[in-house]
Amino acid sequence: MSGPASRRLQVLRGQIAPPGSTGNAAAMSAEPVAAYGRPSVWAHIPEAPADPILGLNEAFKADPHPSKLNLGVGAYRTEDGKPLVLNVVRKAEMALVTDPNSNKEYLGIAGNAVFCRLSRELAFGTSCQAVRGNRIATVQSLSGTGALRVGAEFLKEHHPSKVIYLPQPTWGNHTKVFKRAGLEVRTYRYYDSTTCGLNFQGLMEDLMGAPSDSIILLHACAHNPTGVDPTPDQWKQMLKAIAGKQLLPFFDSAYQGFASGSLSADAAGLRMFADACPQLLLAQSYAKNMGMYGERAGALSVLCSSQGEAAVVASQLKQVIRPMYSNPPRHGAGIVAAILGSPELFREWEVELSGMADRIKLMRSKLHEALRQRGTPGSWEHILKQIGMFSYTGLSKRQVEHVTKKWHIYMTLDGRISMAGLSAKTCGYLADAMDDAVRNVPK
Ligand code: PLA
Repeated sequence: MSGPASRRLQVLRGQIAPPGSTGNAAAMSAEPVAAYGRPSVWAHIPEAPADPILGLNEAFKADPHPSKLNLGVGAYRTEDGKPLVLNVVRKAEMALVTDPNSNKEYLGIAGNAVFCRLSRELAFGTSCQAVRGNRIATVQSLSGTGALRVGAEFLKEHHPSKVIYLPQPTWGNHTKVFKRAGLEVRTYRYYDSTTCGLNFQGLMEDLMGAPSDSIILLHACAHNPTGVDPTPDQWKQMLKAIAGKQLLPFFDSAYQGFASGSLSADAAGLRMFADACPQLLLAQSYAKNMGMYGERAGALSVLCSSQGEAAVVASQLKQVIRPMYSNPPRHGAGIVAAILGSPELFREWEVELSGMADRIKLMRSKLHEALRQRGTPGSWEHILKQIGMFSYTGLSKRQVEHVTKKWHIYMTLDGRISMAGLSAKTCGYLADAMDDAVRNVPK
């Protein structure tokens, strides 16, 4: 190729500057923007508020105070306050990057098939009838959030009801994910602030009152933000109500292994439903239980009535994914598949996972003890009883604002703290701040 065509290609590839430009960035941006003779088309756009959870990271980073503490986002930290990469993840990653047969080709639209199968088995268990009967369609997703969004888009298009019920309260992003996908969001009662426990009666009444076919979002374990989960008996009654009214359960499993330290115990509610419901959805995330936050490794599973139906559903999930992001990233899923697929690495993971869960439990007793020592007014038993990554302290918005302003401790305005962000050293500091807020700032 020569002449104008070759020049055009070179321009496209950035090898030479386009005609009329001098080839340097300053000269290219020198033309004034007012060329259209009217204000920018973006001029009317209002600035959006910072994200109530992830926005805290920015505020924390900008704070120069030496004792500052970030208990906002649910990200595990070591006793030294450092992010943790699990040994088993490092090991699997090293093997992956040094494997001469590995490549950087596109994955299929549904992602890494081995990863999908192992994820399904991890959540539902290998003895699950739907797993054995190949009745579950699974696609790799951009972590838990991506799974929720792809599931929501699928439901919007193919489910008879566009109404989804979320627990009140729930992870703030749930509402946004489902609304953006075009579903109608309603809530069911979940938390009772007087007992700091489950409002089981309210929950059951709301489930029974939901129109049949409605979608019901359930946190598989370690409910975020409350740390309050149903008991096995309550799960059973919820299943009865949900199946009786022909509602569609959509499980969000972002913390398998983090609540109790046991992968199977934390999946018990989901597995009970999978044995009894003809259809359900599951969003899975490896952000927390493998500490792979930024790798965006997750999966969406849709449980179907037959193997044929699962194949059809899988084909439609691909229709959702292809125009959204085409296909998912290889790296994180490759690491997860290596760990789940090797009995030896799997055992190592279980040990490291229960180590993280144990440290969180220890922080609960340390914080509780520190508040008790200070005689902080109120009962703090709920800090011990709640499970998972968070504690829902009961601090009001005003008290949280005080704690952040005076003590430089960052937490969400609903009073949620990430227990995983605490250490033996910082429990006392947090207890001082909470004590001060409870005594001096009216709710
Ligand atoms: N579902 C629930 C219940 C969650 O708490 C989170 C993360 C997700 C899904 C999504 O996780 P993923 O997309 O990273 O897999 N919640 C965090 C982080 C830990 C966040 O808000 O994004 C939180 O601090 O609540």
